[in-house]
Amino acid sequence: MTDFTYRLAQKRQLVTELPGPRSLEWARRRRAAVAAGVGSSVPVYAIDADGGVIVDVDGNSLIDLGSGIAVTSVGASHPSVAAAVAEQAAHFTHTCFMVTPYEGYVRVAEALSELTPGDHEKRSVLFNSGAEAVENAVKIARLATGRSAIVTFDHAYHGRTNLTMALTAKTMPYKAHFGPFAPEVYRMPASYPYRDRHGLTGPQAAQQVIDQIEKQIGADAVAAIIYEPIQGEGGFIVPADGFLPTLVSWAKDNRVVFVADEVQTGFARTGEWFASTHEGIVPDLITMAKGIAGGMPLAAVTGRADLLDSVHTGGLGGTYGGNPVACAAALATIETMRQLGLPARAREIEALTKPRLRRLADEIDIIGEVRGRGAMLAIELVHPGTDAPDPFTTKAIAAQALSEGVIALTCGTYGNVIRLLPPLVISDDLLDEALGVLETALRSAAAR
Ligand code: PLZ
Repeated sequence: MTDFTYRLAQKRQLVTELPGPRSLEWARRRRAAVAAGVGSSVPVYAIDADGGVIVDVDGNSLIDLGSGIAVTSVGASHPSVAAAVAEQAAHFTHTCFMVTPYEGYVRVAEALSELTPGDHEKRSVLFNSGAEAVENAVKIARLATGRSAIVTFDHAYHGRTNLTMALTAKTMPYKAHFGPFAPEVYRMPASYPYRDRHGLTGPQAAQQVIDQIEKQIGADAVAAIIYEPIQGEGGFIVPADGFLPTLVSWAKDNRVVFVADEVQTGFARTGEWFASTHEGIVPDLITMAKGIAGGMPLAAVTGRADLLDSVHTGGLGGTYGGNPVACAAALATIETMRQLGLPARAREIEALTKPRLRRLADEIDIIGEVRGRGAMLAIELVHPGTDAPDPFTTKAIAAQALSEGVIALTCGTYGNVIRLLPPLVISDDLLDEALGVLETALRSAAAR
């Protein structure tokens, strides 16, 4: 990474127990005002954040290995993003692109055509959240194909709206008691190499899916297949080589729209601008959000011009979609990612982290697998000598890391995965320190 000046001291420093008294006071006020259905994995209240640190209301400085779930790749207050936001807000915060359009929206769409895989003619439409992007990718695929079935997968996560809950695999906490869900959604086996007892190659696993689609749905009823090129909430699952290319080529032969959900994997996170590139696939549609706008809410569907342009004028939109402040933030974020070379920085983070975690995995017997790409890395925890998921130990490790001032998130269908999603602008020293804390937590869990 090129030199980077931070506004806040890049250090881990605890001045109170966690949570401190001020955070506890906010927790009390929160209980009386905020719906109980919203959870928070970290019990401290943020007051500032920059680079690789989050500072809380008690003055504790924590190392951030979560980036607000893969969002603040350029940091949570990158000066060029902050300046772009302030500048745009000083002129206009909103006109509604469907009423009075503006340049920022068009510029973001131009940038997305350039950055996404494939050199075919593309179009984009902007939204506010990942779930909204996924919903719209499905709308576009259905209209363009005149078909209704959508193929999704085990371990998939696509959002919390009604249709995206239907696409999401895991019931607790995402779906339980929130149904009935949208119809015409079919779930197929994902490629999960660590847990694939048949040891299928990628193409074999894809063939199994294809057979099932043809037998259970019929290729000519399928509008779209949707897949996360690394399944995120499901456990940072990297599919076996050749799995996605086989599915994509079948989709192409059968005029099925292939949607890559790159909401979590996109924007330099995995060491490429988009994780589809690692798989050697060019999706028909890509959904994006999270890292796109340095923390401002923005999402997009980008893809084949013929698909997006098949929708009648007025068929896509929303009051806030492509908000001008969020677009300004996205343009500054993309420019920053280019200037700092953040795809390469994500690969550096992988090189600093993965071998170290793999060495640890050789030493202690609670790590089933270390996997991931770029700065989207994971440790899957199991009961020693088995592949039985150990969510309890996983939670304990994240809790210990937190008590030492390191924010590490968990994920996974079985809740047994520690995931590392540091801001890409984290310094080597801070990353090294955070990994040290995590290693100690893993070792002490293994010794219990
Ligand atoms: N698609 C691949 O990862 C969001 C969700 C956290 P929204 N993932 C984090 C939670 O518990 O709500 C996500 C994703 C993929 C879609 C989404 C949805 O994006 O911006 O949260 O709607």
